[in-house]
Amino acid sequence: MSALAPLPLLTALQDTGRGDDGRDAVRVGNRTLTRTELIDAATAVADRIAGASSAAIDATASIETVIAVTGCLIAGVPAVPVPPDSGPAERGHILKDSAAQIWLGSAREDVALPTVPVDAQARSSATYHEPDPATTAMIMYTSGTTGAPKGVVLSRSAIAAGLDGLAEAWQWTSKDTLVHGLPLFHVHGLILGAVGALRQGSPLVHTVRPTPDAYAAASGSLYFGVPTVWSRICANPAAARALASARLLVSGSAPLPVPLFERIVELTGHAPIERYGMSETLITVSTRSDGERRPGWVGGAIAGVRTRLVDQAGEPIPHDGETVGRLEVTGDTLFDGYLGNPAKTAESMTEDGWFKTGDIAVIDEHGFHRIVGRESVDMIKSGGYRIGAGEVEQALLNHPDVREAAVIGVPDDDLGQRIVAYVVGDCHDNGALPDFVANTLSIHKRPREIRFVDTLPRNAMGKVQKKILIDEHSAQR
Ligand code: MLC
Ligand code: AMP
Repeated sequence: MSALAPLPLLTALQDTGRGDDGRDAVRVGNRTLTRTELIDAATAVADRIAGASSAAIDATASIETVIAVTGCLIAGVPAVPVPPDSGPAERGHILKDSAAQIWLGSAREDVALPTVPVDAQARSSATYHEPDPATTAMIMYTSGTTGAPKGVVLSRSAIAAGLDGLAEAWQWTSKDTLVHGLPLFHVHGLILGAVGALRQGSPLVHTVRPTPDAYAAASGSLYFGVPTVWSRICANPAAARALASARLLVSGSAPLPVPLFERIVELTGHAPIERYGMSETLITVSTRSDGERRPGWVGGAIAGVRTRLVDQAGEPIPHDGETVGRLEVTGDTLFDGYLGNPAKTAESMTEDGWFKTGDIAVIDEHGFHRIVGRESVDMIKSGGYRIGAGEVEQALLNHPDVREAAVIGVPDDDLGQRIVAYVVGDCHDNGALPDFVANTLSIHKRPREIRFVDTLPRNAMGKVQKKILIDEHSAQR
């Protein structure tokens, strides 16, 4: 237990002195809640789940998800957001691995846990002590290069530090209205995009889907999007121009191509803020609202975070703006480990406490970062979603007609990367395999293209040579 009474994680939301200021604290689609309504509905959830070791949330893009997450944070029950489109295999894995005791959401046939429906009309005025900052706030499932997704354990203090670092860099205050339509089960949409708004007291307008027209209609001051969202907005110049009145447009979760950065400037008059992070470290690096915004660069480490570059042997690499190295991160925003997986946790950290991001980067003499790429071809970013090639390959191998499968990410104008699967087997129906993956895992993990081949290129050890597949694919474009 900490010696001092901790500040509430949801500082502004739970500041009893604030009352309702006439603004809705949260809007999702056309449903709204004032600050008091949100606290009282969330406290009613807290009443039902208090004491549980963790609660899984059916993280639909809905006001119920915001209430459920808030209820977990009030009760001090670790929240496990579950992608609503995950198929039985992925959902089953998350529920089993997290050992969640409660299902917050509508009943689902394949979920055997006690179900607590979330009622936006419910009200409770019970009071809860703020949990210790070192306790777990959330367990976020994210893909590795192989195997099923791992549970990333995030403490309340890591989340608070990450949000405060960004608030300082962006001058993000309760005067802002935050707009986005990102999924409510990852760091970007949920931690930054929902918990961040509740901590700062800036009203959240969630557009359900991140469509250009919905962003244009929302009249916010602060907008979050992944590059695919920004690219679609720029393809709709009228929608893009409507964002001219915003204060900050923020891009993250995947590389923002330089031409897209420039197009955003041209259409909206704003140079976008770029920020970089990951589930395990939260957002660690960002450009500042009062600083340089350099196309292709993601800015400097936020307060409480340090970064460094190392070579293959772990030796330091100069921060000279040119030399490429492995990016490592340390500081207040780091996760507590992969749930129930001390071996993977240890593998991901250096002996002196730095997290190995798996990203390759350059840092200049001013501390500005450029993310050059990923170390492993098996980690794919498609539409801002992190997808492990191994997980998709496993899903494909469960199809009776598939004997071998190799999954790669190839460049894609809309999605950044798109998933392509090379398959050896008897099934030659292009549509069947993507559907099979979409129904087993999640929709966004489905291959966008299937290539049937007689053999996969393998090295002497039998390992598939993905570089050959990537080169071959690019040669045939
Ligand atoms: C098509 N669909 C199928 C299908 N084929 N559904 C099932 N099976 C099939 N075989 C339909 C779906 O029903 C759905 O329809 C639609 O296709 C989805 O299409 P999509 O192309 O997969 O998605 P799209 O709409 O294009 O989404 C793009 C996007 C999305 C940008 C909106 O990728 C997105 O929300 N990305 C954000 C990811 C994110 O938040 N990442 C942050 C991770 S945290 P319908 O009718 O429902 O549309 C992180 C840390 C950090 O990275 O730094 O932030
Ligand atoms: P996730 O675990 O889904 O949080 O994904 C984290 C990964 O997204 C990082 O390791 C990076 O590869 C990538 N990423 C996030 N933000 C950026 C960015 N601004 N530029 C480039 N890559 C990014």
